[in-house]
Amino acid sequence: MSYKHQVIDQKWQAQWAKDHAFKAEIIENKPKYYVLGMFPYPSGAGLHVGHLASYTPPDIVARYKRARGFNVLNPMGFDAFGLPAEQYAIQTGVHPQKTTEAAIENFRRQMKSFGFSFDWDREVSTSDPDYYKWTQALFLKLFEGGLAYKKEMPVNWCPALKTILANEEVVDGKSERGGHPVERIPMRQWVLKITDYAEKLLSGLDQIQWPERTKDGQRNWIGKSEGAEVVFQIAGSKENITVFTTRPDTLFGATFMVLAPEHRLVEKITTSAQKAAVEKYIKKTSTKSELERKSSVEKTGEFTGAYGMNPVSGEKIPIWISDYILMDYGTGAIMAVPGHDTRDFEFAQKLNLPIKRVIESADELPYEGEGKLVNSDFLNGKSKTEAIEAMILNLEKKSLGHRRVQYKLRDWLFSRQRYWGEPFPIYYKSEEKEEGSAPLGVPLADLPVKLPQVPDYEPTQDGLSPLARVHDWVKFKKDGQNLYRDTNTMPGSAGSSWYFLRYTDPQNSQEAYSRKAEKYWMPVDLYVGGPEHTVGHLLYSRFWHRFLYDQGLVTHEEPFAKLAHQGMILGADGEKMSKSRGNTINPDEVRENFGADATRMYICFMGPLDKDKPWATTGIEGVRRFLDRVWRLVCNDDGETVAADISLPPEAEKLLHKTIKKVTEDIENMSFNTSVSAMMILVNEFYKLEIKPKNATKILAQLMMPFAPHLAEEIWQKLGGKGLVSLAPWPEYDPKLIIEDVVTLGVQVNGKLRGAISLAPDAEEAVAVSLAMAIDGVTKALGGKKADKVIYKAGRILNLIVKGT
Ligand code: ANZ
Repeated sequence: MSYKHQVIDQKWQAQWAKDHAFKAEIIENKPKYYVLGMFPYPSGAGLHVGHLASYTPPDIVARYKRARGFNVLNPMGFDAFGLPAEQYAIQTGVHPQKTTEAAIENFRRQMKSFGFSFDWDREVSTSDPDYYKWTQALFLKLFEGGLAYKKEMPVNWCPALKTILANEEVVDGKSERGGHPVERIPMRQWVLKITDYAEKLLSGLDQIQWPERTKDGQRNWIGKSEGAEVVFQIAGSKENITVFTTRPDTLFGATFMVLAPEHRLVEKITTSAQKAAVEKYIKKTSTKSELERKSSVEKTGEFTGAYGMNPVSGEKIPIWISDYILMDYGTGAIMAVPGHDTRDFEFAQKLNLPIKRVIESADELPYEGEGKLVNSDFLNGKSKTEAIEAMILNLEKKSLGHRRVQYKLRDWLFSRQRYWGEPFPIYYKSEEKEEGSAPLGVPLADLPVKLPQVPDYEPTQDGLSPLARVHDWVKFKKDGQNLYRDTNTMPGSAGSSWYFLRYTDPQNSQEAYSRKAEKYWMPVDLYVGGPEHTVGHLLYSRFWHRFLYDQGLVTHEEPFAKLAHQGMILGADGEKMSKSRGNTINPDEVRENFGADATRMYICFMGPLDKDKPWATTGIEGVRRFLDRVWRLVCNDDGETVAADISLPPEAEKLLHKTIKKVTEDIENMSFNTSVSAMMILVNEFYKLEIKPKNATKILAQLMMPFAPHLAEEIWQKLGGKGLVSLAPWPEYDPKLIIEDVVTLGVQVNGKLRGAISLAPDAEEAVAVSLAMAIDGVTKALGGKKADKVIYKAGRILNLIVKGT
């Protein structure tokens, strides 16, 4: 017999909604717990199994923490600006808002049908003007704080798509969508100065409980390098070139210099004899993307005809240009040490430049390892660290260099030439914009700057956003003056960089959030989402939050105290789910066939949270069978209650308490699969003993509640539980019933039996020894001494060895 999930699921969802069971409100003296799953992009395709994998675990924790007496905030919303709705609008002319609203409607319905305990009164959507008003307001804070500025940047311009693409949207020099060629062109863009926060973003990682690989991902992305800047005079010129190096100790081994082709001095220093060749080279490299430049195997370059002066040896070394030097790292110029840097070595070999050893070792060049300095004047014999220090001191004295920390992190390109995003709350006094007038912030009272209706969602022919076509929106009058709006829109990552703050006070029409709400609810105690956001959303949010902290607008430095990643759910074939492979699973179908509870529980039962796991229909069938078995402990086919008031046999009683302990600890450790197995073992025991114990099954309903909340409610009600099991306090186990059996162990001294002790079968050696030392016969045999050696095998043998008796 099967329970009727269609009826039971809907019954309890309606009840929770009617009771506002999961509504979160500030209760001053109650401890809070803020749990959050990364909000979804509401795609037209609806919820996929991956969403279930990411929202089920935090919901289990939310439900558990509620039962543990926490005031739980478990909100949900929508990251609603984005490309697919816009692409659809371009193809069909349907306004993205319409598509987005329909998709949100569908997502909400689906999420409710799985029984997630969200406080739906706190729902936010980033494309809602009541929301993006505050995204604009926070942007203005960054702007006023000098952290948002406009800059000419080489951007990925795709002539076919007529748009600028983010680096992630370009693969092998082609657009990810459509595979069209992408060029690098300079264009004025909004940029956020995340680089100002490099050090704080690094040090903040030490305060938070995040997976180590995620922290490392951010550390590598921030990429801190310690080294020095060194100044080289240019022979026969007043100009000089500053290079960044992490190895100032190798300066005596610098045999040439290399500038990025875009370096501002290239034109100035190139001799007339080399001019044509240099120009040709610059033209050739200008179309290459940064990635291509970094990964190109064949080194290429051109000689400028100029020479630099080594600041310590006075040697004259040739200055080259090459595309393996990037303009936006360090100073865009290097001293090349081919003896000890592989890239410089390859370049020197290819172009026949001298190679010099300055680090001693038996290995061939290029040698990048450690060793004593040689051929290096005052550094000879020194170690790398000593030599770096000595060199920096020497350069500092001559004012030809100084210590320098460099980060790989770049400023965050923050504008898009697209329609479906937040307009910038920025205007100009002149139509010429950048050239003619500086950007000015729209006053708070005039926010939001709403997206206008556009006749056409395509970017303009010259790469501007479609907003530029809406002339009566771009041009507006204030106090009789003609003003002109910025026509860029913000990237998708704008609205998601602070949504967790808005959830604390989502209906506030006066501020982004009240300080009171922020102070009470933040930080997010547990954040769950995919590891693919490591150097995107998770870094951007930390940056915004840290900035708000410095402005005194939030209480904590870090927004997400603890982070967990869910693994991917793969198709039954073990491959990533995809339409083209035909291995996708439709959550609605699964729920209709097996019920919301079996789906939720199966998602947890599949394996450890952070691992990728293949879907198996037999697996969900098994979980569903388990739920039916639980149901039959409660009811017969006619719906009559069969569970009885019986006291459990001692073994079953012990197992019940062990199960409470196990499920509790496993949820705390987010080991959900093992908590499900523990419940299965308990139910098997009841079947083996052929008992249907009422009280124990009520407790089982409480343990099941986070995983299978609908069935848990139904059982709880049938067995006379008070109120909702979702709001009932968590069951406690009796510690006395948890203690393992006791074993008796003989104690030997030098192999002779001298007494016996009683202890747990897995007791530690120290426990066993201290018990043994309390026995007279043992201490006497030891002659008042301590054992020189202990042979102990838990539950089997304890032999104390003492020498010379
Ligand atoms: C001399 C040298 C000798 C270097 C040596 C390395 C080894 P990280 O650790 O990644 O920060 N470099 C500096 N600016 C560059 C740019 N714009 N494009 C390409 N390469 C650049 O790397 C720092 C090193 O990368 C610097 O130290 C410089 O080469 C190179 F035995 O200077 B080194």
